[in-house]
Order: sequence, then C-alpha cells, then structure tokens
Amino acid sequence: MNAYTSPLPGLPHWDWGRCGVMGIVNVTPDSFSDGGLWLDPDKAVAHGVELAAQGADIVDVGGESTRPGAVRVTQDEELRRVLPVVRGLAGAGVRVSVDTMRAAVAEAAVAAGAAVINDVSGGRSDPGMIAVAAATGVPFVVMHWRGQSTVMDDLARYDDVVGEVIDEVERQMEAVVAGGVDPSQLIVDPGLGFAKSREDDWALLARLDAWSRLGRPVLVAASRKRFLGTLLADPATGEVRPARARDAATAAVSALAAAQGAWAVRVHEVPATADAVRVEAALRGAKGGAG
Ligand code: PMM
Repeated sequence: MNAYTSPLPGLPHWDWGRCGVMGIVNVTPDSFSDGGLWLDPDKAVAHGVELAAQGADIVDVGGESTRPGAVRVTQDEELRRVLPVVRGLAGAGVRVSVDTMRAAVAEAAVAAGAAVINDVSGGRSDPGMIAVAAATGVPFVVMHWRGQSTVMDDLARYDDVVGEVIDEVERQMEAVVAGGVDPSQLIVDPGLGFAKSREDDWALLARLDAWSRLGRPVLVAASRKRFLGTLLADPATGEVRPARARDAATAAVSALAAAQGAWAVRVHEVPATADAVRVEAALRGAKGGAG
C-alpha cells in the first residue's frame, strides 16, 4: 500500500510529512519499563519537554499502568498524577495526549491542555468516555482492547488475529460514532500486547497495511513490549532481554511500521525513532512517494 501520510482531517498541522513520534511519560510507580522514574511532577514535565526537544511530535502522559496483571489505581490518584504533568507540558508548548481509560480524567486533562485522548479501551472501560470524547472534540484513540489488564492474557484467542482485531476495532468505531464522536476524530491502534500473544503481535505488525480499510490514521505502540524481549532473549541463557535494552529493536519497528503507513509510533526513547521515521520518509521520497 502507499505509506499513509494523511493528516487528521481538519488538523492540517498534524501532518508531519512522515510518520509521527509520540513520546511516553508514564507517571506511575509500576509501568513495566519506566515505572517510578517520573512520579515526581517536575521530573515528569522536564522529561516530557526533553522528549519534545528530541523530536517527539506528541507526548503521551499516563497515570495508570496497563501492563499485564496491573491493578487499577483510584480516579483521585490518577488525577493527582496526571493533571500537573499535562498542565506543565501544555504550558510549555508541548502537544500532549492523555493516556487514560477514565472519562473524568480525560475531561480534566483536556481542560488542562491535552490535545488527544488516548484510551487503551477505546471507550469500552468507562461508559462516560465516549460522551467526553464527543464533547471535547479532540482526536480519540480507539485501541483494540478485550478486557482489563488483570484478565487480558486469557483473552488472547484468535482464529485470524489480523481480521478479528480490525473487525473489532471497526465495531468499536461505530459505537463511538453512534455516541456522538465525529469520525474525523478517530485514530486506530492494534493494541500490541493487549490480549495478544507474541505471535499475535508479530502477525499484526506484519499486516499494518490491512488497516487502510478503516480509512483512519494508525498508531502503533510496540516500544519495549515483551514480544521484543522474547525475540532478543540471550541465546546462551534464554533470559528475556530487559525492557530498557529493547530500544534499538523498537526503533527498527518504528521504521518498519512507518513504511507500512503508520500515522505515528508511540515510544519511550525518542531520538532513535525520530531518526528512523526520517529515514523511512527519505526512502519513500526517493521511491517517488510510493510505499
Ligand atoms: N500501550 C501501553 C500504554 N498505552 N496506548 C496506545 N494507544 N497503544 C498501546 O499499545 C499502549 C498505550 C502500554 O505500554 P507502556 O506501559 O509502556 O506505556
């Protein structure tokens, strides 16, 4: 397929002429690769500003870990973690997305300056989320999601993972639009690692081109995920590669996702991916724009 470079309609300044880069700031004690690093709001804001300076087009701020088995935090705690960081980054001129499954957190974050709602449940976890996405009018990420982190590994059962995941996201897009969200707000995401086996993650990454049938920008978040740790296991000991030593592989995925038309990639470590998406864009340009 041709590489996807369309902007979000109505938001022409969101077209970077290449795959975009979303940097991650997890304001959590327990995220799998950066848990505990950015719990202090000032440190989190400084880190987000640094990611933007390194080439992140958007900085994604989350206050609740969604790693397999993670237990949910209270809404008050999530608000306490996320809002000062969103406010600080937006005030510093950084384009912010808020990574939350809670309507109240999304609403408060947008009021504090967030420009995107990134809901890993795509509006399925909190019955109030779709109305908030509709009322705020900001871009809304519909990620493929089958259930909360405590149970999701048991839900990874597919006959045809690519077809089923795209179909389920399409149905959720319809539900979101039926709830008042404008179709032009929607960004879709295969949800790598969420109710997916490692083989499922690879199968989805291999067929990102199939998402063009939904006609929406595709966000891909492979950064440091366990399918990369397993791939890169120590050949002598079999020990899975630690999360923070998966960034070179992540950058490789960024280039390959960009070449298949991803709209943006969500990563912990920005510089290598910022370079990777530029390499892909240059290569595409040299081929005359075809992917
Ligand atoms: N994965 C995580 C968190 N947020 N958001 C989107 N849109 N897609 C994802 O795949 C996704 C996400 C979990 O990874 P993290 O703990 O490293 O943030």
